[in-house]
Amino acid sequence: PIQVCRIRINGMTCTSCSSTVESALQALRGVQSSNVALATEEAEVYYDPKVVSYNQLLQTVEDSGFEAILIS
Ligand code: 9UX
Repeated sequence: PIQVCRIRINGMTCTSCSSTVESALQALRGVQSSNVALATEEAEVYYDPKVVSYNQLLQTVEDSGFEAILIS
């Protein structure tokens, strides 16, 4: 089943920043969709935990150049 999680992202200052993170998350196998909001500094990710882990989602955000913090 698809699961949803939220990630707090520090360091995004423009919509290009948030688009970069969103694209990186969506490029992952196992991610169905993601929405990264600049205003709230949060990502909402729908993913299949059998294919991609929560830690991989956090790592992808970090690899995009931002700080990722677990919310839920
Ligand atoms: Mo625009 Mo966001 O240069 O880092 S992409 S501020």
